[in-house]
Amino acid sequence: MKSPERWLTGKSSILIVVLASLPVLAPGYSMAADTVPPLIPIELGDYSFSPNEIEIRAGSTTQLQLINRDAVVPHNFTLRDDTAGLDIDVNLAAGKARLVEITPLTPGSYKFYCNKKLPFMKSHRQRGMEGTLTVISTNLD
Ligand SMILES: [Cu+2]
Repeated sequence: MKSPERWLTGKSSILIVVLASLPVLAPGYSMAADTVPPLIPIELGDYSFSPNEIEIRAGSTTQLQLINRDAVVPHNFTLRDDTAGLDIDVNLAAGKARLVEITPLTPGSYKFYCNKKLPFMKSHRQRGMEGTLTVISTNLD
């Protein structure tokens, strides 16, 4: 005779699989899909950003998932422009990741870069750690 325990065990392991496959949400976000802003992963490593060109519509909110892929080297993501309302300055230790929410308002092209620099060495930006955010106009004309 089959034991009811075996049946329960099978059921609960299915439940665990379902829970594990749910997307990980940042604190403060509800589960409703239409309230979660789109996410762009950006990898930092080897003195570069990947991708190093991103596009966002003016006035729309996007999450940037910043991931430092390097094993030792700390990196940074700086994106500042007063007219665009952008003021991001995030440090990432090796292997760390962070979510940053961004809502650029003014169409244009904005540079982001890593501000790390060791004394007597080239800055990470000088070594190529730079990228471009293009904010696209929402006007159709
Ligand atoms: Cu860097």
